Amino acid sequence: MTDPYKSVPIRSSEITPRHVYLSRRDFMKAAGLATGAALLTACAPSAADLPGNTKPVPVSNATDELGDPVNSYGDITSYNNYYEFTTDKQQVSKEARSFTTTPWTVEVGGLVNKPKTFGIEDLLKDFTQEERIYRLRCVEAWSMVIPWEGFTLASLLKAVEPTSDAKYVRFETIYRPEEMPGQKSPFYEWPYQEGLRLDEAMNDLTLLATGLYGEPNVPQNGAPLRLVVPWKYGFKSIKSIVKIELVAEQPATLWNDIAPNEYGFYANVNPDVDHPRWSQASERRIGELNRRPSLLFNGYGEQVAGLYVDLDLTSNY
Ligand SMILES: Nc1nc2c(c(=O)[nH]1)N[C@H]1C(S)=C(S)[C@@H](COP(=O)(O)O)O[C@H]1N2
Ligand SMILES: [Mo]
Repeated sequence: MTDPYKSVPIRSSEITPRHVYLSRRDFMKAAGLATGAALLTACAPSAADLPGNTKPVPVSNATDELGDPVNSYGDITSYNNYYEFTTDKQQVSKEARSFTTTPWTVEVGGLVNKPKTFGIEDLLKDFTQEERIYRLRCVEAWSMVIPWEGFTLASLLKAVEPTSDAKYVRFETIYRPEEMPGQKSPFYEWPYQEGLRLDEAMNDLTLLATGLYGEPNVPQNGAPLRLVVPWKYGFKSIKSIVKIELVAEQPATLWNDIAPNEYGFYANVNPDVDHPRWSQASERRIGELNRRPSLLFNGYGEQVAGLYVDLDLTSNY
């Protein structure tokens, strides 16, 4: 058996399997202590507080490879960016609650030898699921640490066999305005679309996430399937994907179309390149009081700096 964490900067000792989250929760319950939900930042309603949600909230004391603790399940599922629902981060979970995620298919095609439309069940069954703790850094200068489950985008792309003409990967979110009120806004060009260079897409860090904290993805986090590219600003990590296309030219992206001077195609986390309206030098980790310095490539430089040796990171922001 091959080690799934071989080229990932996370030691398997730092991966907390589901039973550990659950046993810690059970421990806290047994000890009569407050559960994670009660420890949340005062302003953020937790998923458990939402009417109709009686599921216990998993708790973890896992950390990422820099020693940063993972954010609570409540924070991760109640402070979100998902413009198809609302631009209010604390209302996304509520607006997205009745979003339908079954049945779900993902069409993978374009410049490939074996185009295929996958049912979400096939993706869960046929591709090796792993857990990886990643930092997510939003371009709005907040960040979280999230224990994702999913499989590498590389494993899916290899299965469809990209041709030698394929140079980029284009992703598309579902278009369903009857369930996604934000898609009625004429200000954005729906559906949400994103893109990666093929070598970025094939990098072992690039994950298609199917869940977090041992639970299947909830709508606000991009259920059932969303991209996670941990060295780039959060907007690259497109949610609720229905289409993946191998293409020859650099694809258009929603944010780059709206404001090319603010949102580049690369969007690598870079403390030295400011957003035109604010600094990118520091960030606010959700749940912490003091800002912390931001890291080049969000701290994943060892794994990805080699992709950009020929690229000027200031003009290619
Ligand atoms: N389809 C879609 N995907 C999206 C977004 C969005 O508005 N629509 N927001 C992006 C942004 S800006 C961020 S920071 C992350 C947030 O992911 P999270 O809510 O799971 O933390 O999702 C990204 N993916
Ligand atoms: Mo973001």
